[in-house]
Amino acid sequence: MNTIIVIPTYNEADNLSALVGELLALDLESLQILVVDDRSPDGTGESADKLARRHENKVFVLHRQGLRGLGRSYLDGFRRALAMGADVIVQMDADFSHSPVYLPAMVQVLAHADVAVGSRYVPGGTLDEHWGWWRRFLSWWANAIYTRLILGLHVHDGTAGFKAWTRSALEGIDLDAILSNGYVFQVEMAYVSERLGYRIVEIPIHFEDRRIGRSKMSVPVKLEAAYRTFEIRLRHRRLRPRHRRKAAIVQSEA
Ligand SMILES: Nc1nc2c(ncn2[C@@H]2O[C@H](COP(=O)(O)OP(=O)(O)O)[C@@H](O)[C@H]2O)c(=O)[nH]1
Ligand SMILES: [Mg+2]
Repeated sequence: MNTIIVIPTYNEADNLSALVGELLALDLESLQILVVDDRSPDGTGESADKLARRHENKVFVLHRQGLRGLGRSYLDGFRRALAMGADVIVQMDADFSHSPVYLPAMVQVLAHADVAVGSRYVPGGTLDEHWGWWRRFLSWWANAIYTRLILGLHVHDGTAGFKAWTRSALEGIDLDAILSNGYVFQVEMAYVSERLGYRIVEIPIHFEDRRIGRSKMSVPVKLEAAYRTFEIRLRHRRLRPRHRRKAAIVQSEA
């Protein structure tokens, strides 16, 4: 089984090689890593190229051009991973907030699920103890109140960016119809997955704040999350399991 881990990066030069080292050390059968870099000014793209040369056929780099963004990076990365023949597609941050130690369990769960979510808000899941009450409150409110009320999400961590998808789950989603670009991208993908009737299993994780580098969470990204949530509902609320896309269509476009 071919697992491809998609890692979007923007100024993660000081995190990337350590993360790649930890991932490659995992006991996971035929694992590959696809770094999706948005022309980071700190040289992340070059350091990813170096890693790709050192770990041939293990590490790959997609250098994005044009408008940058987490959502666009993931969509490009997912399409590439599918074209590379992935059976399982993992998405995770580059800053160690998503620890590689959870990966084997997340991949294993896909034997009886469509999507695995590394979740902070199920029993056993925890947040960095350094998070202040305001940040905790915002994250809880976005999850427990905002997305639940507007979208009716069932998943407990709707903003989670740590996920593993089966190939058929990702192929079943019309990626061209996903419009979010900031972290609300995670919410849109969770909503579409629930509308399509995917079986989603949450695995508790400890979410540790980044030790190195800076967060790219910005005011525009937060504003996008606020207004997009309604748009996401309007756009996708009619989706049903019968609207899952057939694999062949996706492959011919990839
Ligand atoms: N390719 C790409 N990656 C991004 C962009 N913004 C953030 N990232 C990556 O997405 C992940 C999460 O971003 P981060 O700044 O840690 O967000 P936070 O954890 O919410 O503070 C990290 O791996 C970032 O490098 C972007 O515009 N393009
Ligand atoms: Mg982070």
